[in-house]
Amino acid sequence: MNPKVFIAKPVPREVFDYVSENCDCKMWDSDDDIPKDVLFDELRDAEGLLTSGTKIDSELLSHAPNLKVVSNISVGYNNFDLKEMKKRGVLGTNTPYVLDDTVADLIFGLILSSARRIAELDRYVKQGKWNKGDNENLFGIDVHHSVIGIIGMGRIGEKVAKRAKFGFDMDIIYHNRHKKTKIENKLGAKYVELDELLRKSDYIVLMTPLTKETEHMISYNEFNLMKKTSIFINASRGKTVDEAALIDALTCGKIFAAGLDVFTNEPIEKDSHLLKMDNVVTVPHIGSATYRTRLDMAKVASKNLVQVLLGKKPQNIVTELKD
Ligand code: 8YV
Repeated sequence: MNPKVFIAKPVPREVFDYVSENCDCKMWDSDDDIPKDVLFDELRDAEGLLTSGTKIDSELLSHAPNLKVVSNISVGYNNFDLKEMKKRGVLGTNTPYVLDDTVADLIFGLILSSARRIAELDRYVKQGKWNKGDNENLFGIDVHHSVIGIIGMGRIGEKVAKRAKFGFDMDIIYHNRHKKTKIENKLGAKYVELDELLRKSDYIVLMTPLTKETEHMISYNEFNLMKKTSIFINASRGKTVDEAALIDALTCGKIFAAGLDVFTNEPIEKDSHLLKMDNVVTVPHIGSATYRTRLDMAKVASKNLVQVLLGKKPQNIVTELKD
């Protein structure tokens, strides 16, 4: 009897076929989120769940008594209730490495778009406007030879630092739970305490995982330390920043602009003040959203899932659930 698997979001056909070779597989094939009651019904006898973002908590787990593994199609796994999963012997896996460069590219897209006001001035031209002469009110700020402060020097943070160094001649400072000597030697990055990073950076890139410790780690006090000419970039998770404090900082001119891929609530509220400000570039959590990368992520996630159900050790068990 093949293990039963449920795939809670659409995945490419080749990924579905791969899982089906080894498992009795069903898939939620709509772009709309699967209703909770439908998901719980499908999980009644499932041994594997392939998903991204689904809240894996005691409520879900109590409806999935046979579940052995949840495989995230994402590198972040803040949707996992790690304590509950560990208690019930449910493994959790993620997809590190395959998306690092793609997310780092997006981060520089946000940096450049915020600094040179590309989204705002695109709208400006499309409204039939044009700058007459040397119109200062269309000026942006330079990226090259500036200071980038990376909060969270993980795999993606390192890729951002590489782009900063070799692409834009930027000085790199970073703050992280642990010092990264190899990155310091390779890229000339310098470890600093958070307050120094906030005071000295022209571009502040927040790239930490969302945990109890990092939730709202950037709030009013932190924005008060930043340069008025600085730009805040968040491509981690929305809740690593206090969104009310961010809006206050932008509204009161404590920072120049922001580039955001993630939000406290996703989708972001349609009446959010963040959507009303020209100095805020917003994109809908597209950090890893390229054809090749999302396919690679789905392939890695499906392999993690199948490995567990075939009794093998998966490639990417999340740290807290490793033996
Ligand atoms: C995912 C992400 O694609 O990998 C992550 O942690 O945030 C994205 O790259 C997204 O979470 C899928 O919804």
